[in-house]
Amino acid sequence: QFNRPEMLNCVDVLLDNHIKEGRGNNTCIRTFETTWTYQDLYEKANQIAHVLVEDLGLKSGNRVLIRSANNPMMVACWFAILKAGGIVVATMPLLRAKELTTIIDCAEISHAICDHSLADEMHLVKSDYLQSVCFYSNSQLKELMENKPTTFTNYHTKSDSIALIGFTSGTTGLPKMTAHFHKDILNICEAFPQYSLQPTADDIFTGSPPLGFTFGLGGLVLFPMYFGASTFLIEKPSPDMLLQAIQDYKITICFTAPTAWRIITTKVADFDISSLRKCVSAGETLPLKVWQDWHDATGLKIIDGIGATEMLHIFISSNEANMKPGATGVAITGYEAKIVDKEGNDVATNEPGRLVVRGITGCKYLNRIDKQKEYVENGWNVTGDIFRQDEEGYFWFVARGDDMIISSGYNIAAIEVESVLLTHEEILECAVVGLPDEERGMLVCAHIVLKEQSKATDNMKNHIQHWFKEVAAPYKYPRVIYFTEALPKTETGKIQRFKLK
Ligand code: 3SK
Repeated sequence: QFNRPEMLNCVDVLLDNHIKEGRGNNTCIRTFETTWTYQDLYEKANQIAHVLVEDLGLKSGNRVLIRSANNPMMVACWFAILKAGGIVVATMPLLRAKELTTIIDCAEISHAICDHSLADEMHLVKSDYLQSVCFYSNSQLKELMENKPTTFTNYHTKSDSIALIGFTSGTTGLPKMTAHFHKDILNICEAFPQYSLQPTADDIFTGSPPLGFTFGLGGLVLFPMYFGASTFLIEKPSPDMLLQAIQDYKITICFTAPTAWRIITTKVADFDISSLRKCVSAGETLPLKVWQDWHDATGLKIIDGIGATEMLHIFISSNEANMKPGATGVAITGYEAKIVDKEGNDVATNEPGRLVVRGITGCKYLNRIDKQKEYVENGWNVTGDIFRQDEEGYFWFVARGDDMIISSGYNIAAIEVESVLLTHEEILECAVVGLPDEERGMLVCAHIVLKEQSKATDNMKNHIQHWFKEVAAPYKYPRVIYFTEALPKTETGKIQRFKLK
């Protein structure tokens, strides 16, 4: 455990100290279009903090939603909220109005800041909690910022004041709010990066995960800034864009998911990626073949890792000296992990069981005492994954222990897709499972019983898929649909998903 002072605002360490210690002119954020120094980010974050407090009436402890693609203004807003004593709730850019409304109501969000390019769905949100919505990339926020001072006295938060709320849909479909303290934000900066990356101020980070996903937040904002390094943000990342950025901007550390590593491998010969020294993969298990193909093509070793929204970031991973291709890795500095059976007893070496972990971060559900008791057993966080641990302490992924489908790095709760499908007027019943897939890891597959069997046509499949993308985040849509006359059920009427799998 780290000894943190009682009063601590993590922004002091991540941003303001760089200015105080004379690093203001160092590059902080780059994109294909622009470059911001630490001073630029500091001044913009301060002006936005003034807007939040003086124009929008933000009070300490208020929860503020950020809806944006990965761009410098999103980072400025993230820091501004914490400077003003607020709590950040960052969301995935693809979320639709209904999903946003659920989050806003659940977290009692009073303020929202939204990238103008994602305004459409935000305009459709209806919630009594929301007092103000501020848009940027158009004139609204810019105008408000214009005459504001470029300095701001950061709110004196405690080290265990909540800084960030992450949402995880889990297997029940009801969203769970996981709280992370100011000290947690700094703790993770001393765990995975120290263990696996050894960053210096000369490093340039990039990657594809959205900043609304804590994998992306850590890899693309918190870690670079903790080490005074810089980050290259891409609004709509594709494998080609990542490679272009690595080549043109001499990227040294890249974070992305296995699906992207697989595609990047097929294209890498056309680019000069000689600057790259660390490649990080998380979000889903990295297949050994992807690791080997990338190693054969580049000589670089992908660092696999497993984390959880509840734990904030990665807790099992590897480094240059400790790596076994195919294994996820070992418990990193700051964490302990082990494999237990259903009763919580340790299992024998190489026996599969439930992966549990404890350390410098841990699950703190805000709204679900029932789920908190399930997730934290005797001080150990129960991840929901089945692993085995070999004689040298390496953890090997065996299976997911829940109905979460991980597709192209997105965590998709089967039950959530089912509840959306069930709102379609033609659908009587449905069950959603993950289907193994070479390219995406898993595909969302829906078994559907229609109210009228005669309508079970390919046209109906297309219609349901199209409709789904309109009402929920498109990455969740069922890529595979089977129409069936009945779903397999137990005597008590429980759907037997294992039979469908
Ligand atoms: O899915 C993961 O492995 C992960 C990694 C880092 C941070 C958060 C998560 C969920």
